[in-house]
Amino acid sequence: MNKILVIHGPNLNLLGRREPAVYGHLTLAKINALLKLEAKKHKVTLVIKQSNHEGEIVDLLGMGKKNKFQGVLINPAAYTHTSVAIRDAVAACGLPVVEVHLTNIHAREEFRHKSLISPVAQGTILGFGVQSYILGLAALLDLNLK
Ligand code: CA2
Repeated sequence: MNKILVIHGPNLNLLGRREPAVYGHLTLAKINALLKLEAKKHKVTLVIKQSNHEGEIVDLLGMGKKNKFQGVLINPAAYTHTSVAIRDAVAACGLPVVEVHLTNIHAREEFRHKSLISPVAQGTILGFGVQSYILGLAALLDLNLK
């Protein structure tokens, strides 16, 4: 059975409790529950991590292949716009990585317009709230995962 690593970046643990006008009312636990439901339909196993720490995200990506994952779904959150370390880890991990965002980063502040991750991701889905994650998972599973 395919095993997918889901990584939520910094502050996504605050979802549903702060800034609902921007990020909606869903908590991270609810998003994870919806993702797990979707995964069940596709008969895949998800391992879901949230980290506020750049190095920890780098380590998760670096161990992805060794830990027998076939793909990664990541919302790098604010690190999207700043982290060369996460970009390099995505590029080096040897697994297909789909980048997702709840919001349309291009419709927001200028500093969010650039993603350092998109050029090294398999693809990016953004702007659809929790559906970005569901669509991202579907896109990942649609690849010929090995
Ligand atoms: O739209 C997205 O998914 C983002 O990755 C979310 C990040 C943001 O920095 C990116 O530019 C776009 C922010 C995640 C933190 O979410 C919060 C939720 C509630 C309260 C505060 C932050």
